[in-house]
Amino acid sequence: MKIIKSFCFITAVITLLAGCISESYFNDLNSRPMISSTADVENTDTLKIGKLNNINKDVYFTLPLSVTDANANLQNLNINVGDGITLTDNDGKVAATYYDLNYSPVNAEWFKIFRLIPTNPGYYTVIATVTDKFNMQASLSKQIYAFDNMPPRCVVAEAYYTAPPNFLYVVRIDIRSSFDQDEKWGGGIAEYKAIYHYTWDDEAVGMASDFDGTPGIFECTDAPWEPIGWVEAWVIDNEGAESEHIRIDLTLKP
Ligand SMILES: [Ca+2]
Ligand SMILES: [Ca+2]
Repeated sequence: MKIIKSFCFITAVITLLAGCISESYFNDLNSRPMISSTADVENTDTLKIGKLNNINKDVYFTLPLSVTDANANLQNLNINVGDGITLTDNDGKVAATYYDLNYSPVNAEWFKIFRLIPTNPGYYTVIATVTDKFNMQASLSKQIYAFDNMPPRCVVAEAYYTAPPNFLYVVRIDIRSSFDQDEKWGGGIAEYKAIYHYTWDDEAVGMASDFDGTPGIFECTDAPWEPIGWVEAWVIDNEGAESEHIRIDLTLKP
């Protein structure tokens, strides 16, 4: 019995030592592969795909992938794109997500430009993993955000009423500083809107827009009675989305 126990102990020690030696030996001989992506376009992690679920296939993320292995033993590349996104070649044709790299000279370095085409708005994570012949791996994770439209923001630069020379007050607001959050993707302000709510009987009256021919400036020249009401202002972008409606309390301009 004692002999059997000793034998088991010795076997365990040998196995452990062999494991350490082989891992060390293995690391000396083999180096981990490397993977990288060079961003070649601005804001490559955010994309406007439009309201119609990306019918325009020219709208995509660019994903260049470069893999290398110092000792030329690349085995494969696997790209996990998840649901809701299509991986294509740089010409737009559907691409494989798995690549066998185990042949010369590809086993030393490999490069390819992909496109990522989301079909719906949302956040996506794409993970590319390269593996070498000794199962050493390197991964690259890319997080991207696709949106259909961002609403505009209404900004009030000026809001006041003037003391009347007669019984007519003048209420004026300036919301020309309003902007669309996705201007750099083709968004823009299509309409400036304002309503003057006066306090006499809580009635609302429209305000003359495009005062002086300038969109974004409103004036109500016949604000009746007490002009100490308030103005409701908002803007609409070129895709029909409205900003929040802002309540503007008026102050008397000296
Ligand atoms: Ca290697
Ligand atoms: Ca917009």
